[in-house]
Amino acid sequence: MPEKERLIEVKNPGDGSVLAIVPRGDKEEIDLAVKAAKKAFLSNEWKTFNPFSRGKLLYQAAEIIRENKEELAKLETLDVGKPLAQSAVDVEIAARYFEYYAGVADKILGETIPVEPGIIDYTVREPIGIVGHIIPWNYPLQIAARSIAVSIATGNATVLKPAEDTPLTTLKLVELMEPLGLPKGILNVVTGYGYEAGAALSSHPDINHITFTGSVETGKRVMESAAQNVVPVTLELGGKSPNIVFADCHEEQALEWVLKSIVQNAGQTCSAGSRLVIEKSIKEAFVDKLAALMEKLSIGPGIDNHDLGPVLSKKQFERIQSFINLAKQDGIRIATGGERESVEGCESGYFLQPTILDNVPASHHLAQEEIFGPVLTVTTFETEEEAIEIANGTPYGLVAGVWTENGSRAHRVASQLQCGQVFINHYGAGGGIAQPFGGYKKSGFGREKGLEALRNYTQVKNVAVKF
Ligand code: TXE
Repeated sequence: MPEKERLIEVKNPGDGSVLAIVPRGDKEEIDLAVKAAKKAFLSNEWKTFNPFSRGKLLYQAAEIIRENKEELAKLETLDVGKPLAQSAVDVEIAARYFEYYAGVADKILGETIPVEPGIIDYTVREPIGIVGHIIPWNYPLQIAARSIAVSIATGNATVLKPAEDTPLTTLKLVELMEPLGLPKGILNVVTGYGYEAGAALSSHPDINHITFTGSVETGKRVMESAAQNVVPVTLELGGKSPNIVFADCHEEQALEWVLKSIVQNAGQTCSAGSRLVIEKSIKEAFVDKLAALMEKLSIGPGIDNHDLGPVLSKKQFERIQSFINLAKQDGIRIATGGERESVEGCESGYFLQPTILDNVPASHHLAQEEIFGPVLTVTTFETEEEAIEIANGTPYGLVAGVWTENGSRAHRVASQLQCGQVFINHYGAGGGIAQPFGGYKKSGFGREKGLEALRNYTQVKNVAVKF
């Protein structure tokens, strides 16, 4: 292949300019990275790198991230488009993942099992081996950090494949970690397209686990290729998460978080609160207030720290627009937004107005499919049962918010929701690092974050001793 074609231009979604040019790795580079990872994983140097030292190294990584927080935040904003303040939060969360798993590294415990007299039976949690991580473009730094940190804490070797659109902070993070003294080959990155480098990674016979975050369609492909090698996968896929708002909610707080959960990162968040499922009696007033709040948001380049930055790319922009066009075509009321925002000096930027699609029937395509933009659908209910049915009535099951001042109802509803995480009277409480995160139904399986993630990165060995 000619040299020119083996490169990828990384673009700024705010103005379309080229930010960087990175290698277009494919099967060959993936193979080299997996070989390096395998050699490092089996080396004595890594085997004797004790858990305490792994933890210490992860603490140092957190420190280095904080020392470079301005640069990392700026890179993330230029690459993804999100407001600088949101990138700064991402950087802090990345540092926190390293701290969290630093503390875990020497506490990965086995058990003793009372089987019968004369036998001691115990388990050890061993690293799973070579872990492949396929990272999406919406939270590249956070997602790379959470998978690198847990992978090192548990003693694995890692090969990362960042999204082709947004590889910059992953590359920077790995570069920053280089002086920390990880054995060569324990942490590897290959930049490249999904259909080349990503596919090569997920089908590589020497990979022992795949962690994938992305779309359902690609997730299925990753699972299929991993199945050929009988390799387990953790899939964190899309969502169509509801905020279920009852008439007895604390209105001001509900408004604040319904808004935040759909405009953060311009709605390009797997856990975005993209459906407002609201009690009919308060719907009109609530939607009016929400629309007024949305209209006050500033839209512009992330680097100038507006409330809303551009969406990632032409492809994403057109995808979101096609959903809005469908709403127009089907006569759905657009309570606010629905248009491209023209931003002076950034005519090539992918800016979209935050949008509310009102009175969307629960079964409509718009209320069923992930739009992945700042677009909220509104559906009403009259009873608690109906609210639960609507909330559960999509193929996804990632997150839900429940808004009510009635404590019994809040827990009753939470217990019936088919999703991996429920927030009551908040959306995102707890910061996310220590809380298991993942989906029911088509939102995937396996859990990232917290102690639950250790299951993906370790395998259990049982040893029985007769004495
Ligand atoms: O995702 P892909 P895309 C959803 C969201 C978005 C849609 C499309 O709805 O609009 O997906 O986005 C790599 N084998 N989410 O096309 O394709 C790819 O290089 C192995 C939700 O960007 O899933 C990138 O690194 N890997 C989501 C990663 O997969 C492959 C975040 C994600 O890309 C591959 C992102 C292949 N054949 C999108 N093809 C979330 N859950 O947060 C691509 N990739």
